[in-house]
Amino acid sequence: MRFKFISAAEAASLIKDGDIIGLSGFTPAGSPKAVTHELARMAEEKHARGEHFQVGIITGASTGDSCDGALSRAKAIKFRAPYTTNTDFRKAVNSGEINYTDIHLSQVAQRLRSGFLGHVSMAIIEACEVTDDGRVFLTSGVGITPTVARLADKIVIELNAAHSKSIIGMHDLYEMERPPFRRPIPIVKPSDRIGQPYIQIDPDKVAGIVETNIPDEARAFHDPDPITDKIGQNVAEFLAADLRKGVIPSSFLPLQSGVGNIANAVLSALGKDPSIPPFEMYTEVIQNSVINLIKEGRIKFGSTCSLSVTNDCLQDIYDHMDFFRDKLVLRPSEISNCPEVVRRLGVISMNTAIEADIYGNVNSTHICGTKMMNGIGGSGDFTRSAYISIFSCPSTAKGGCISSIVPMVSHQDHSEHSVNVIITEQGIADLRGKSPMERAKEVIEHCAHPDYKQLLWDYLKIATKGHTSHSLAAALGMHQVFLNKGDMRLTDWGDF
Ligand code: 0RQ
Repeated sequence: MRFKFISAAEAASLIKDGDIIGLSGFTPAGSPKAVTHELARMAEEKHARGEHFQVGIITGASTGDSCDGALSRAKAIKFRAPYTTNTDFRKAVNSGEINYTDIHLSQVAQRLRSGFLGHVSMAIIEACEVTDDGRVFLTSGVGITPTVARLADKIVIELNAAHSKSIIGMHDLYEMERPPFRRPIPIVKPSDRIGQPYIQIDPDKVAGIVETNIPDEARAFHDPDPITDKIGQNVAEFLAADLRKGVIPSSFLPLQSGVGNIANAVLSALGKDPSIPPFEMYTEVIQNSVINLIKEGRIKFGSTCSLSVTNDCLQDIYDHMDFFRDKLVLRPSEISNCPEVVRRLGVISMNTAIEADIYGNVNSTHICGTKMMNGIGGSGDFTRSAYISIFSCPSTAKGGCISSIVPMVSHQDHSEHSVNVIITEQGIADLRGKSPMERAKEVIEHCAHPDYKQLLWDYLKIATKGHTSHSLAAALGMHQVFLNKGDMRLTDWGDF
């Protein structure tokens, strides 16, 4: 082979203080794991010697603990974009240690190409195969890999034997041109292929190949519980009703589904509902429930940016590639999440909210308006352009002390103009075509937990009347009471 093999420590030593690093993968799937771990160790040694050492990290989405966790604990991250789910990273962001830029995932590659995010010094790319002429075959997640590989000064490849080469051929890799040379993205159905199964890199930029054998740092899911089961059933019931009315065509429309426990449970419930015909997915993450439904014939095809599944599930895919090969495609995030394609295909988006307000605005990212949870991820890419946009969440959090339905969201990621439907285990609020006051009645009546219904009705009584009635003094009162007394149920509107 023309490239030299180097250790992860040697690769890390090529990274200098202040460098910006671009990583392959999307969620822990397909993210490099060895070099970032060594980078964290190197940073700790430098810090112990009193040297300054911090880098910028740009990825497709979240990563695993060997990146966001290890580098946060080592205090080695100066700047990070666009999404993470790591607990130690979250603590460092919320204490002001890390500058975090939370970006719509479809826009990261474009912002990199346009220079908005600085210059990428090194791309670290996980691959299952690389050829002397610079063809790189990726693994379980794509993200921004084609773009960072092209823009970076140097490339390090983590050749990871934990991934089967049987995945070769599943990727469809395509990079958009910069305006004004951009052309329509020629995808008219989820299974359309428009690119190549590998990325072509400049072989002269390869600083070395690091051989690894490390599985994806996949997260396990909570088992569905009565609340998530009921949310899933309500989503299925809503879609089945729209199908009966002809609002959704009988052939159905492609679905997008977010990450996390709720999304996993919603898809399981949809798969079990016999009134929903077999469907396709145009989405950014495929979790375990989708793979099970493909095996059962309930999902016909999945277009995604990553296989964010548990390791046993990924091995199952690798072991049965003859079955899965024509049922899955892995795309870069600017294509998997492309609003142009989402609008054309009529994708039905299903994402999870932290909280929603009575008028249909949604907070996906901030706890009590200040503390970052994960980030907006791809939820905005899909919601704004969806044929029908759905947000679901349990009606309460933290043992009932927090209502997920509030008078005004404490941070807004998705506005009333984009959000069509809110679903909790209590029921379904269909907001389409309704005025703000009609929406408020729908949300309180159908989505709020019984412990909070009267409190929300009473809020409307104290609100100053208008197109969208509010009491500016009390709109965030339930949040303030939670912060002061630990339970939103103790809210007394007379105090505001
Ligand atoms: O806390 O972890 O301490 O138990 O938030 O909530 O109910 O387990 O739900 O795992 O589905 O995550 C919105 C965070 C939901 C996720 C969010 C607390 C709750 C729990 C997790 P614990 P659940 P999920 C495509 C789409 C934004 C990005 C996105 C997310 C924890 O779905 O990050 O949509 N979405 N991407 O107790 C205080 C509230 C709360 C609350 C929940 N109102 N107040 N805490 N919690 N509601 C994928 C990608 O982009 C890659």
